[in-house]
Amino acid sequence: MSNRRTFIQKAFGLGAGLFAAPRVFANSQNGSSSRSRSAHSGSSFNMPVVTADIGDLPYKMDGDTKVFHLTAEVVKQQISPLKTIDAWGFNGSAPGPTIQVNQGDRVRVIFDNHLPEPTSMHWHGFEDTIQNDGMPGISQDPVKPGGSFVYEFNIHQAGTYFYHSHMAMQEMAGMLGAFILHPKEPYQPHCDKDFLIHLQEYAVLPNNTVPNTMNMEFNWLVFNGKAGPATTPLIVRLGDRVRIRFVNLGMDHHPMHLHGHTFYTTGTEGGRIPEAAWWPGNTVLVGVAQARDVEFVANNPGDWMIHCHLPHHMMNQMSSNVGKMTRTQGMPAGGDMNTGMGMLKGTPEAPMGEDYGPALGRGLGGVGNASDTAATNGPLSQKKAMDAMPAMQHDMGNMQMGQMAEDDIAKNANDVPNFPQDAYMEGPMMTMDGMVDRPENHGLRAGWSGFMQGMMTFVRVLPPDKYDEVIARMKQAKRSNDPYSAILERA
Ligand SMILES: [Cu+2]
Repeated sequence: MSNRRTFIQKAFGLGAGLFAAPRVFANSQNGSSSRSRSAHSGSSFNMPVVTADIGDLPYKMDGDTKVFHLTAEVVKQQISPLKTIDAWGFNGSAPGPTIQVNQGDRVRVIFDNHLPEPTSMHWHGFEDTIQNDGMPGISQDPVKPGGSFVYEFNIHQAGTYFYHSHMAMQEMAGMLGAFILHPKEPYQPHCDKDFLIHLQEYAVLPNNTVPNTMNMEFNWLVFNGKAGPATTPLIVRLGDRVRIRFVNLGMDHHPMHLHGHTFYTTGTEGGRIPEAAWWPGNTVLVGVAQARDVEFVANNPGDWMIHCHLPHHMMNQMSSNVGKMTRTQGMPAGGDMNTGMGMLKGTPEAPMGEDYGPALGRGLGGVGNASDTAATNGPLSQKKAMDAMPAMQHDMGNMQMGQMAEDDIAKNANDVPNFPQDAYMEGPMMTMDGMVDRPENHGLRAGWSGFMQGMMTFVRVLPPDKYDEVIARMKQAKRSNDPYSAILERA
């Protein structure tokens, strides 16, 4: 109990300190200028959830029913500046847009199937009638290509729920989205910001655009359909109470870690956890098919990482060019990615072909090192590096090819067991600040993007002046269907 008490005291102390910033809530529905716990009691409201890089599905009223049009379709999803994939999603994105309704609402979802095969929509966690459960061949006929199905719900639950295709491989192609059920009685304490992050993984070969849904090894790990550094940071004002809802509909469990703060886990895919059972942490394991809501007071200014802590989930386009063995002459430097991902090829054919000898993990095929090309991961000049990566030269865009400083690599590096590990995987070489430029990134340390990959983004806890500046730039951008609109309207 003492932990809880300390936590509450912290919140109180913070509330008092922030009376100096009354305009935070000037436009909010309750008009309160305080953020202390007690002041929010009974006067709170449900802050709309922001799904950065995705946004919301709009609705129209039909009498007292909220009507949503959800369309399954093939989408071009840009997961990184130089990587756009052919995913299957909804209404233009994968994951699909977030649906937000209130407890007590009557909701209709008119679902259209624009895919080339049958599908069916499941509403994950809904305690509703079996007719609306979306199990193909069990509770309904599959929805054929060009077909549609109408789902209707009386929403009596509250929490972080989801929708997804109940065809497993379609789910892995991107067919998922969030379904937020806001509680009739707003949660206490009030949260000033409420974000949602989908955790997804794709296996996409180099020079390919179609995810291999059969694969169990993934090379693109994404938040809301974007891999770091293309993820959009979560912008919060110093002192805000923040909720982040993690949703995982993939093949792996993800330990989500926040820097600089301690959060409490306040909700699961089953709704709100009673306050006495909240638990503190800075890492929460989000298992497959689970949601985890965490809350914290953003009381520590800075650009704080939030990321999956699985090391391989903090990388893009994973390759296995690590370790000294990969750089020794005569030693295979890793099979190419086709092989590593189980797509056999060669002459004579698999499994008897001579290409199927032992290989060390997975290389990048034509990009970088493979068993029949020289390893490129020695200390190289920029020219040598570019010459060794012919496939990258023509689509490098305006990636800023920085060079490693002379003293970045120790003189005796080649004699050290296991060198290299990260020496050539991240850093100045991979910097692309300009390519991922957006208002939310304003003021980040130059070169930051070279050190952010995979399931990574920032929670930017900004002091009032910096917060106002970033928000002003976000407003100026006048983006259509801005995922941040709920926050921008209130700022
Ligand atoms: Cu992970």
